[in-house]
Amino acid sequence: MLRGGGRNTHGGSAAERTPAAKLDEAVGLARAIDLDVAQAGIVMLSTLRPATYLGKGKVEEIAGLVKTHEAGIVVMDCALSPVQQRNLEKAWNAKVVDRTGLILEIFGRRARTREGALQVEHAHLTYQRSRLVRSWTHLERQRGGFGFLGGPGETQLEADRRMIEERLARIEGELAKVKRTRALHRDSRRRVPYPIVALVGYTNAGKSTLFNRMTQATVLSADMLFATLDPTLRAVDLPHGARVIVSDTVGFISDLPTMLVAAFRATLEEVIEADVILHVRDVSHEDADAQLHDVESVLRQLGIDHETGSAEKRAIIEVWNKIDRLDEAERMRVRNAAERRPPTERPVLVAAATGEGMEELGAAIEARLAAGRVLIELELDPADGAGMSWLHRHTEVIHKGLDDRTGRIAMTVRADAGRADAVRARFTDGEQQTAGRR
Ligand SMILES: Nc1nc2c(ncn2[C@@H]2O[C@H](COP(=O)(O)OP(=O)(O)O)[C@@H](O)[C@H]2O)c(=O)[nH]1
Ligand SMILES: [Mg+2]
Repeated sequence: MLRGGGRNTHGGSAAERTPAAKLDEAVGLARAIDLDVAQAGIVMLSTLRPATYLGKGKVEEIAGLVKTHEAGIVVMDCALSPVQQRNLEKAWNAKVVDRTGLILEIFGRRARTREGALQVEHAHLTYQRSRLVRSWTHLERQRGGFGFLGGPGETQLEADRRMIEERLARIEGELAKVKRTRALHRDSRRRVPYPIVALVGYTNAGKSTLFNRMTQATVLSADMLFATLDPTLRAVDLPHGARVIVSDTVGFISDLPTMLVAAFRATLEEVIEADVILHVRDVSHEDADAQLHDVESVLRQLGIDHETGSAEKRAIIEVWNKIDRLDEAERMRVRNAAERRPPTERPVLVAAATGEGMEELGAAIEARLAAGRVLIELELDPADGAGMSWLHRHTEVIHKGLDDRTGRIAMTVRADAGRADAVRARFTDGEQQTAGRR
């Protein structure tokens, strides 16, 4: 759920999330930026200390842990004021990152498009500005009022603040420009001749594990332009030979701070482009139902809705992951629940960690892809080089061969349903063409 400022967007699943589940999520988030988590724990707080957030004893205890593990970073899954952050960094001699800082770091690494990068920078600056304001009032109070820091002109903080405002304004201008040209970018991106399969789901649902499992068997061809550029995009060959691009995405995060919502949406942009969406769910998780609701409501806001979306528009496959963690009875219950769904909405049960169910998943993806794409048989003149290259650019060529009888090239191609008419209009099939000539 995207819950900002403590406001629930639907019935209070926040209360249902246990401290242990929240800790798991925080560890997952830290791993998402490749941090090696030496120790994780829950701290019970009775009162918050303005200077250090934690009480004195806790600060000392953690200082000991930092030393023992030679930790370079302490992640606090809460919102710290700049002063608290600074004081803790001094006490622990380590970098301290709070929840918003951590999430911004993840988004920053994953922003793939210009718009995504701008959105993340915008969120970062907004975050900094809010902290400046806070420390400003803090200092004002502490130092007895205006005039202590700067000369007669503006204070350093005011200057910082103005600089941030200016950069924000510039980014907003650029964002507006990028959005105007977005449609154009989409067109050029769609030239990738393979369908895109995007993985979405909560942090820790197992997206990256599934991504690795799906892609490990595939030997990448050297010309896969993304392979080296972006570790979260990979080509995968499905059992019946169809090639797809699989895309891992930033996971959903519970209690996403409001100012990060736009940045988060930007990281999901490629999902809007996807031909098939795999919604990876941890069915062994105690919050599985609340998480489902959250993810679906965000997908709906992105204009992706499997109730209204027709088959050729977009296909969401629910992937029920971690079934290896269920006991016999639970497995049975989950399997029955899956089988009660209509065939087009039936989830696929897998254990990404063990590889169980991967064949079924591949078959399900192929079935969904085939449902949205049509096979077209056509013929063209061997001299029609322009036509041939058009087909290669706009369709997936399944078969191509010279017809000895007619001396023409017979082709079978697969195209998006929306493009099929254009293909047929340009290349009528053999019989019609002959008929037309008579
Ligand atoms: N038991 C079990 N654990 C899994 C499975 N898939 C993922 N995990 C574990 O769940 C945790 C989160 O997985 P990860 O792929 O990083 O999730 P992501 O945040 O969605 O990318 C890791 O500790 C994985 O080892 C599974 O099928 N079974
Ligand atoms: Mg991941």
